[in-house]
Amino acid sequence: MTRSVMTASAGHQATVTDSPRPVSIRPDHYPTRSSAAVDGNGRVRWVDRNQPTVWTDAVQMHDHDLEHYRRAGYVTNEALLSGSEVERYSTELQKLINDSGLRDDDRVITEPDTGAIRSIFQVHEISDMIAELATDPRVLDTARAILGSDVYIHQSRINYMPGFVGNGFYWHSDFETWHAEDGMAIPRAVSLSIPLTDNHPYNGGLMLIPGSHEHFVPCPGKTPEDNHRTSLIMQQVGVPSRADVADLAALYGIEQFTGPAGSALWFDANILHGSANNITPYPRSNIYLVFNSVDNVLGVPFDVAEARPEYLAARDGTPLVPAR
Ligand SMILES: O=C(O)CCC(=O)C(=O)O
Ligand SMILES: [Fe+2]
Repeated sequence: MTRSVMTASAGHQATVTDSPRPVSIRPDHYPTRSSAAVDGNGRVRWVDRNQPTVWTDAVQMHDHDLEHYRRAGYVTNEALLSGSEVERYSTELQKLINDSGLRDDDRVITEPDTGAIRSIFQVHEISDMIAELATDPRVLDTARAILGSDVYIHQSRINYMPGFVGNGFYWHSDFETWHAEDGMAIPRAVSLSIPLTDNHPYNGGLMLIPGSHEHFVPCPGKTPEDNHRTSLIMQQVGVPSRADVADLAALYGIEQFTGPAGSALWFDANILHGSANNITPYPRSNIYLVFNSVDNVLGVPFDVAEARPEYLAARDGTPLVPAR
């Protein structure tokens, strides 16, 4: 049997079933899409972030300047992995990309025009080596220092971005989607991106708007059913208006993460970021691990009736234990 409930949080109708899915009624600090507030000129109202970016007093962690992270919403490290680790992880990446057993797997996202692999999700479940990376103290200590609690993996993926045919990712805040479609209440999550090929300015390197993590920019539009089936290829709902991107860029400028294979970029869940197509011969392949605080485990999504699959948004918040 199904019934409709009005969630106090988003103030919109959500259809739920009498099945085991828990229905929690939580305040929505970050309304977006159908529940976004619009001003007299038809522009959405930005919401100031009302939570910290770094949840501890730590200022330095494994060569990462967390003061920079707090201010800019991201921080980089020239050498997180050693040369031999880069080699091992690159071999693992090629194994995953060439694994014919994964070709029809829902977790593998391909480009519709070329069939090239774009992303592989939940790679920490597919690869023991990537699972080990998540509990490596160089990684896990930093995630815990930023989030000020135990953490678990909300999502992991490889973005492969091959040469010539690799398509970019339009401007977005990851948190906007995780909030609307996955039920993540607040931006107490951090992403780690590790290049396994050199990330240059010209092969699709990630652009970020430093400081944009301080503003939640609601996105126009209503979320279609099964949005993830198309949004992971080209995001159309869950992206801010051009006017909002232009305003943020005018306020803060645009920076780009470049770095050799084995370097690292940590970035806040709510920072605005995106990348251009890669028309160079050089692939730009990165591992992404997203850590969420155990105090921020997912609830009912704020803007859709059906939560996205587990491989995009983990619901088991069992904390990771550092491998020492
Ligand atoms: O790999 C990129 O260029 C950006 C990826 C991204 O932002 C995402 O997958 O959410
Ligand atoms: Fe993203």
